[in-house]
Amino acid sequence: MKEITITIPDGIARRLEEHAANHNVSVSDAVELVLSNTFGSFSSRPAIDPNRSQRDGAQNDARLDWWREAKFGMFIHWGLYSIPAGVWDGREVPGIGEWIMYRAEIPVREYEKLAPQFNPVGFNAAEWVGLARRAGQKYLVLTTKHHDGFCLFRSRHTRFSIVDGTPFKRDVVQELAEECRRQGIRLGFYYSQTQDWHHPDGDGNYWDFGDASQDFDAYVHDYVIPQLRELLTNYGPVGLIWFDTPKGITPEQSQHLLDTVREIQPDCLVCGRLGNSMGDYASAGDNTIPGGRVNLDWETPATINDTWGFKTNDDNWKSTGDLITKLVDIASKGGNYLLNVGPTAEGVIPEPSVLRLHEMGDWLERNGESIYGSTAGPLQGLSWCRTTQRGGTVYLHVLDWPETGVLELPDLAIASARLLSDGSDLTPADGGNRIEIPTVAPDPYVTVIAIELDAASSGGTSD
Ligand code: FHN
Repeated sequence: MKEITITIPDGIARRLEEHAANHNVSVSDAVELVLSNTFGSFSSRPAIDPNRSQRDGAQNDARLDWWREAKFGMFIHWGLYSIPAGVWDGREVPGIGEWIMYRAEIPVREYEKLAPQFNPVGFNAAEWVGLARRAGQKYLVLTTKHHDGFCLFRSRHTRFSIVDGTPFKRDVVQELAEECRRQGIRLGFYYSQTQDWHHPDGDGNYWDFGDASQDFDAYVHDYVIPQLRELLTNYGPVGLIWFDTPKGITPEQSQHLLDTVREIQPDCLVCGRLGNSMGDYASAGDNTIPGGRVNLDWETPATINDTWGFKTNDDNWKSTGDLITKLVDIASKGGNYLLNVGPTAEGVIPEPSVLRLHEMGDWLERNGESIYGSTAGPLQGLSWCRTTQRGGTVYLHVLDWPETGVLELPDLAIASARLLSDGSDLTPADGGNRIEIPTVAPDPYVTVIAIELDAASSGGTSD
């Protein structure tokens, strides 16, 4: 690592600090992230923390097949934090919205007062699941319990839940589970197994509980495991459990969680953030896309703006083009994209998210065969395109469309080519090393060309 000192305008420094707080990273990590997005990833840290990686043998596990086919899912961060929405005591609290309790060091007794105010009358399970469907997302992961400890399901082990603690009283997990079954979307449960700022023995709340009285093992055995049993018993088939921030969880504790899942629902997948490299699939860092192909089953969780939980003042929405490019980039490296929405305290998914998800759905309507069920493509490391593959078909996603009317592909021997946007055939030339293309990109976002390779003379690849 080389240390360099540069002078930057105050405004940019402020943006970097905000970005760091929003992503829960140091300012130097934020700078690295921004530079990586410009010049390609060069981070010294692996995009996938080994602790959050895939367990040995899982790559051959057929239980993951539906997830491998799915490629694109909806993450939902929703809870009491959507009421303050980033503002506490009239002060804007920097960072991601769902961390407001921690960042403002809000005492449990104060934070609990949000529950009687939580009455999300705009919540409509059919609309949320319908939006995921419309976006082309095949699974949905809901925060059943985030770090603040508030539960979106009925639990015999706490009254700090939407059912027992709020005027709304409805079990939204139940409603979403029924709706997912009806609309053919797999349902996954996010569950914060280590951090729980509401539980005296959970991890993280130093301002109320200090460290002295912590009995983390008792919290796992007497609270987390019984709640996990409820989630796996009361809502029908569960696609996956999305544990998060494993921190210091021991291998024995991770194993206990895993055994519980396997015992009750053997087909339910477990994400890599279970910790101790025991997950069924690997979890990349938040908003982190590896620099190249990763030979694991893996997923990037990501935000549409900067926050996960709703914040009134976060208008830093990524463009639809950017989101589609990220979907393509991730698929080209063999990963899944779990894209977040943060509904308001009324239970409404913000309009800018809805708009972008509709546009992504429209793009997938035209180009979905290049994403669903695909694996990493043969051409890697090129700035102007990404590739995916399905069977014998290579999908070329052109990020930077040339105006010359021709695409040079010396590493492929092309037998035939077709535009996914309208199904029209393109003409290969020069023994299959180039294709004639329109001078204007046919798709307003990423244009995809499906290529059948010449089996006899199929050339090498630039992997
Ligand atoms: O601390 C959480 C954060 O609030 C959010 O839930 C993300 C989603 O991946 N996970 C943790 C940070 O990595």
